[in-house]
Amino acid sequence: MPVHSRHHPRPPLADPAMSELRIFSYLPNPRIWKATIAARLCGVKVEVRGAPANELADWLWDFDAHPMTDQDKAAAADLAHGAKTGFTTQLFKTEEFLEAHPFGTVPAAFSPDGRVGIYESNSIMRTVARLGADNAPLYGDDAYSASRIDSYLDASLVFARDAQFYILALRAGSLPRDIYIRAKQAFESWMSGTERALMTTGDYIVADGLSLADICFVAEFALFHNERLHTDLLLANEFEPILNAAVAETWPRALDHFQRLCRHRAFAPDVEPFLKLLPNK
Ligand SMILES: N[C@@H](CCC(=O)N[C@@H](CS)C(=O)NCC(=O)O)C(=O)O
Repeated sequence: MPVHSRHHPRPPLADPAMSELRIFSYLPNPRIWKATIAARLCGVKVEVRGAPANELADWLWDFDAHPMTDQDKAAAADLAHGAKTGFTTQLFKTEEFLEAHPFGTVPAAFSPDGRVGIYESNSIMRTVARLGADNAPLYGDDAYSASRIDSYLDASLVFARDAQFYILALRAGSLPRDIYIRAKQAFESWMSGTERALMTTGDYIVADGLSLADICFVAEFALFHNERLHTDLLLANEFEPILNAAVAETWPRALDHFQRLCRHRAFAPDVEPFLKLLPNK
């Protein structure tokens, strides 16, 4: 399998009509559900490529992402980069990948010809909503409502960043106190804002219809359930799990919203199998 570089231009898509957006990621990744849930709601074709996180060190990170043999890896030694967030081994990223994705992260989305890279899962989801805008108004219907949705997505990214450090620390088996405290504060602030928004608007986070804000909320809240894989570590270090019984009492509307949307036909195919694999508490 050739490694694409400046000297080996990437081949055109075999069938450009196949998908309107390609996403490369470790799997499962609740952050890519933002795009796949939006795609179900507004009829956009999305292609997802990837593998479990521990296998992505053996993949070529490229528009044409694919698993590499040891021989491919030896030939691609010049593409090896030290990982920054969430990976511990070196990763093989092509020049084109880094041109399209200057922060070098996954999920990494591409336009069908591979020329436009879209990064940050909220923005990947926005792409889907824009592509399918005629089928479902997931991204507001004027400058004000779209920007109101952006407000929630930005606030969610602030939470998601602290949540990411927390889950990665738990996965690494060592949780510094400051990371726990930051994640707890970020969670409480994000849940309080979500609760307050639902109190004001009724059934959905923004105005009166299902929007990207609700999709983002479900994906980030579900991802935070990864905490449940590490309850023993938390308790051994005298940290109370952040997702505890008090969540339903403190933010009842937010929790109810999450549970209701988990059963929604566009959400269930992603969310239900993921939650089923996690311990209940
Ligand atoms: N906020 C970003 C998170 C992206 C991110 O940080 N991805 C990490 C994995 S969790 C990554 O790709 N790291 C690659 C590296 O460290 O080289 C999103 O929602 O898409």
